[in-house]
Amino acid sequence: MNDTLDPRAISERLRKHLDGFAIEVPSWGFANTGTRFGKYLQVSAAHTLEEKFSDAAQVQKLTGACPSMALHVLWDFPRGIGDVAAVCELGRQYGIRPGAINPNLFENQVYKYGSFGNPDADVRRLALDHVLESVAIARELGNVDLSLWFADGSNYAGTQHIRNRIEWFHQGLQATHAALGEGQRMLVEYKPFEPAFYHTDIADWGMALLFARAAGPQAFVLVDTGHHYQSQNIEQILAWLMHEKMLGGLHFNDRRYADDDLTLGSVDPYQAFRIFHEIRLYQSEHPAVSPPAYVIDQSHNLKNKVEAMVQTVLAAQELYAKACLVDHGKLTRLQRECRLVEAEEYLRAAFWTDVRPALRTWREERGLPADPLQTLRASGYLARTERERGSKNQSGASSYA
Ligand code: LRH
Ligand code: MN
Repeated sequence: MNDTLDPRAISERLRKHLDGFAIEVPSWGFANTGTRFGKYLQVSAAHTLEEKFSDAAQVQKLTGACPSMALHVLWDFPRGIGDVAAVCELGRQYGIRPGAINPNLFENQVYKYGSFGNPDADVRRLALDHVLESVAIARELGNVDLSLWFADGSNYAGTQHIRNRIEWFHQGLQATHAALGEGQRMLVEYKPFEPAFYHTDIADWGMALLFARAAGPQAFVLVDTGHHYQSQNIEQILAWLMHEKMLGGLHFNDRRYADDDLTLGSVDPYQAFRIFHEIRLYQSEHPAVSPPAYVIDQSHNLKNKVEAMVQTVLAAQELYAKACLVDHGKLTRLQRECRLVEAEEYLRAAFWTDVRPALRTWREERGLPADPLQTLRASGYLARTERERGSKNQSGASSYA
C-alpha cells in the first residue's frame, strides 16, 4: 500500500491529520519524581508552576502539538481555587492553556484506608470536598475535564468490605457529577494495582464504566496505557469503550513490567500504533463523535524532563500519523472477506511506513524546527534552566512531583 505512496503523497495525506492532532503534557512530568527507591534530582527540573508553564511552552514551541498542560490540584494549586487567576495569567503569558484538572486523593495521611472508599465517613467527606473544589477550579478554567484517579484499595484479604466501598464510591462519584458545569466532563481512571496490592476499588475498565455510567451522562472512562495486566489487549478495551460511547480520554506512556510510566513508544511502539489505529477506525465510522482527550502521563526519573517530553510528543505524532495512513474502507473489506494475511500486511505496512520526512515537512511549513530535539539542544534552554533553577532543586522531598 504505502510503499507505493511517495513522500509528497504521504505529506498530502497527513497534513490535515497532523493539524488536528494535539496531546496534553502533564505538569508533573517536568518536576523531580522518583520511585520508592529514591528520587534522582535534576537541577533543571521545574520547581514552580511558572517553570512548568515555561517548560510546556518550550515543548509547544518546538513541536506545535501540545497547546495545553494537565494540572494536579495539590501540586499546582497549593491555595486551591485561590490560585486560578494566577494560573490563567501564567497560561496567557506562556501561551499554554490550563488543561485537565486532577485532584490529589493520595499522599495525604488521612487517605491511608482510602478516600471515596474509606470506611470513615468524615474522610469520605474530606475527599469529596477536595474533589468539589477541583470541579470548581475546572469550571473556572472553562469547564475543562475533571480527571479522577483513586489510589483506594487494600493490601490483605479480609481487611476491607469491598461491596460497601462500591456503594461509597457511587455516592462520591454521583455527588461529583451533580456539581459539574454545562458540558463539563469527569473522567474515571482505572488501575489494577499500586499502591494497593490486594484489591483496588477501580481496578479495570468494567468497574470504571459502571461507576461512570451510574454517575451520569457527563462521566466517561480514562484509559492509562500503563494500567493493565501483562498481555491485556488494550485496543480491544478501547473498542468496547468507544462502542459504548464511554471513552473520554487516554493517558499515554509505555511499560514493560507494571505502571513504569516510561516514554511513549520506548518499549512497544506497535502497541501505541494499534491504539491510535483503533481510535482512528472508530472516528472514520463516527465522524460526529469528538475524539478522546490525549494526555501524556509519564515520570521522567532519569532522562532530562524537557528532552523526554519533546521526544514523547514527536513519538505520539509519528505513531498517530502512521495510523492515519490506513485506508479504513480497504482494510474493512479485507477483514470482511477474511483475507487475513493481506489485512494484517496492509496494517503492518502503515506501521512500517517512515513518516518522519512528512513530519519534517509539516513542521517546516509551519515555521517549526525540522528536528525539534536537535534545536532544543542547540537552544541553550536546558543550560539556562540549569543555571537559573540550580539553587532551588537540592531538597529531596516525597517520591512524586
Ligand atoms: C496514577 C496516575 C494518575 C495520576 C498519577 C500522576 O498512576 O496514572 O493518572 O494522577 O499517575
Ligand atoms: Mn494516569
